[in-house]
Amino acid sequence: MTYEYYRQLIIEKLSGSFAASPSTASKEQVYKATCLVLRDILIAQKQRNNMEIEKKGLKRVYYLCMEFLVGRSLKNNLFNLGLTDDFDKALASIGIDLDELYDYEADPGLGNGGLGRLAACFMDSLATLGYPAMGFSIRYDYGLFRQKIVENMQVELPDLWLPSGEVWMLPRSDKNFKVLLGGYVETHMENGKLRFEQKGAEVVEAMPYDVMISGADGKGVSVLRLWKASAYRSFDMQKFSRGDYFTAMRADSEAELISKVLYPSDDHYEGKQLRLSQQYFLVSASLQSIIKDHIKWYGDLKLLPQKAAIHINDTHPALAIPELMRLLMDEHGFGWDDAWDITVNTIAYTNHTVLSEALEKWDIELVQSRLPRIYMIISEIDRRFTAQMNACGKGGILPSSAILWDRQVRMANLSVIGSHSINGVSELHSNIIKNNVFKDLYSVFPDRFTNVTNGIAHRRWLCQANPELAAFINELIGDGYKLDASELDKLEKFTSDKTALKRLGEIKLDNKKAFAQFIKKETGEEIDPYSRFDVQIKRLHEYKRQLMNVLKIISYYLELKDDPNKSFTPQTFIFGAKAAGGYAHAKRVIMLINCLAKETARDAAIRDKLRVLFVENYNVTLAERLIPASEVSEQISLAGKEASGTSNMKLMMNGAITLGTVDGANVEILERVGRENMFAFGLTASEAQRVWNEVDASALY
Ligand code: 26W
Repeated sequence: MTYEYYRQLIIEKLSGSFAASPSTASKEQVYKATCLVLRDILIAQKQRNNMEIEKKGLKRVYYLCMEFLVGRSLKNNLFNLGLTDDFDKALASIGIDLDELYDYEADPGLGNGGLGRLAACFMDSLATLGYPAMGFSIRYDYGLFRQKIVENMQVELPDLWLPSGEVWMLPRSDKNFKVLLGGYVETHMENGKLRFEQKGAEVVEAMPYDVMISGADGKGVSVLRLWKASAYRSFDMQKFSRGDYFTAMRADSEAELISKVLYPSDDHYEGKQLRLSQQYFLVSASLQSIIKDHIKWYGDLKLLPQKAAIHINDTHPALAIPELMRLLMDEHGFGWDDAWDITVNTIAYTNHTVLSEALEKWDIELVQSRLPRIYMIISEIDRRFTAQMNACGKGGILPSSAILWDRQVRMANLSVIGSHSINGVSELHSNIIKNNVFKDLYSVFPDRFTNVTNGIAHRRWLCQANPELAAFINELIGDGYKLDASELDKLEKFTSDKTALKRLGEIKLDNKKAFAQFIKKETGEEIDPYSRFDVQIKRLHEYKRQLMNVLKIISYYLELKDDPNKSFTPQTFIFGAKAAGGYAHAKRVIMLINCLAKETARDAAIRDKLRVLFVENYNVTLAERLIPASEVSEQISLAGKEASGTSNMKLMMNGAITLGTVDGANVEILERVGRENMFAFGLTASEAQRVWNEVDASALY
C-alpha cells in the first residue's frame, strides 16, 4: 500500500465520522480519524487471525487483571504495523505533523504501576508470538489520578483519559452479561438435584469494550476487553413518571460506580465494599464471556482446561475460582468434583508482592452479604481443604494455610489452593514465596510452584522509546533482535570497539539534551545535559527507599556546602513517583524531594554541580522520554521486598548502569551484565530477614 491509500482512508474517516474535510477538520478530529483507520486495520487483522485460531483449535490465554497500563497507542500501533512513514507522509500531505498528533492522546492510567504495565507488555508479547490472547479488565472512567505538585506537595486530580482514549474501543453491545450482587440464596430440589438461586440481588450489566493490541509486524493482535458497569434495565420509568426521580436514578448511579475509578493503592488492601464489587464484576463478566465462547467453539466444558488458560494476575481476580465453580455447578450442571478438577486445571496464579499489608483479606461478613453464593462455595472449598489436611495429618498447617481464618477470607491461600500453577516474578521472589509466604502450602503442593521472571516489551522500551539507539543497533547487528531479544547478545563483540562506544556516548548525550529541552518547555526549569542523570522512577514506597536516596543527596549537598571547590562529578538526580492518596509518609517524602529540588535550583554555589528534579505526574509516556536519557538506574529496595521490578530492565536496556541492592530481578540482571555494569550493595534478602528476626526477638524483652 502507498501513503496515498492511507491518506484516502483518513479523509474518508474525517468525512464519515466527523462530517469534516482536511481543510475544515480540527487537529483533534484528524487524530481521531487516524486512530479509527488504524483500529479498522487491527480489527480486520484480528478477524483473519480468528479464522486461523478456530481452524487449528488453539488453546487460548485469558489474562484477568484489575489493571492494564497500556500507555499511548497511536505511536505504538503505527510502529508495530510498520506504518509510521506512510502515515507521516499521508498526514503531511494534508498539512498535519504526525509528531504533533501524538500529543492529542492522553496516557490512559488504567493501572498503578508495575503490575499493570506488566499486563500491558504481556498483551504485546502474546500478540507478537502468535498466542491467541485476551486480557480482561475494567473500563474505569477515571484511571490513576493526575499528580500535580502544589507548594511542594502532591495534589491528586482526576485523570480524564476517555475523551481521547475512547476512539480505540469497540463497544460490543451484543456481548454483555449480568452480574449479581447482594441479595440472598434460595435452595430447592429440582429433578433430584439441589439448586441454588440468588434472589433479591442488585443486577449490574457488564458491557464490553474491546481494544486491539498490536504485536510486532502487526501479524498478531491481542484483545483487551474492558467492562463497563451500568444498572440492568436501569431506568424505572414508572417511578420516574411518578416524579420519584431520585429513586429512579439511584440504581443507575450505584451500579455505574463500579467502573467509575481505579483504586489508587498498590501497597495495602482497604477491605472496601466497592473494591470487592469491582473484583467480582470483572471476574463474573469475564468468565461468563469465556464460557459462552468456549461452548460456541467446542460444545463441551470438560475441555476447558485443554482449550483455555485463565490467568489471575495477583489475588485481585481470585474470585475467579469460586465463580468458575458456581458457573460450572449452578449454570452448567456439573457436580463438585468435576467442577473442581476443571477449575484447578484451568486457573493459574501469579503472585506480585510479599508485603503482608498488600495480601488481600476480606471480612467474612462483607463477602457473605455482597456475594452470598460465592461465599457458600468458598467455605466449601475451605471445608474440604481443611478435612483433607486433617485426614493426612497436616492439620498443623491450617493457621497459615486455611482460606477462612479470623473471620476473614484469605485470597492468597484461595489462589494457591484453586490453581494448578503458581509463580513468583523473579527467581529470588519465587523462592521467597516457596520458603516463606506460602511455606506450608508449598509443602502440600510442591509441584504447583514455579518461577516466571518478569520481562518487558523491548519493542516499546527500546525500539520506539530510543529510535537513535535502535537504529545504531540495527547497523551493528541487524534488526533480528526486534523479534528475538536474545540476539542483543551479538552486541558483545563491540564491547571494546572504540568507535561504537563513542557513538553510544553521543546517542546518550542526544537523548539527554532532548529530555532537558522537554523539561525546559514543560516547566521552564533548566537542567544540564552534561551532568550525570541519576534516575529513580517508581511508585513512592518505604521499601523502595527513595528516602535513602534523598539522604545520600543531602549528604552530597552538605559536603559541597562545606567545600565548594571539592572535586565532584556534576549530577542531576531525577525522581518520578506517585504516592497513594492516603499514604502520608510517602507524601512527605515527595515533599522533601521537591523542597530539595527548589533548594538545589536556588543555590548558585551548588546548582551547577548538584541538581534535583522531581518530574510531575510520572506515567508511561514520561518513562518513554526519560529512560533513554538515563545514566544511573536506582534500584535500591530493601532486599526481599521488591518482587521483581521492571524499570530496572528498561533502564539497563537503554544503557544506564544500575546502582542496586540484591533484590528482585536485579539478581538475574547482575548475573547477565556483570559487576562492571551494576554496583550491587547492601544486605541480601536472608541477611535482612535475619535482622528482622533479631529485632522481633529483642522486642519481646
Ligand atoms: C490490594 C492493593 C494492591 C494493589 C496492587 C496490592 C498489591 C498490588 C500489586 C500486586 C503491587 C505491584 O504492582 N507489584 C509489583 O508487580 C511488578 C510486576 O510483577 C513487580 O515488578 C514489582 O516488583 C511489584 O512491586
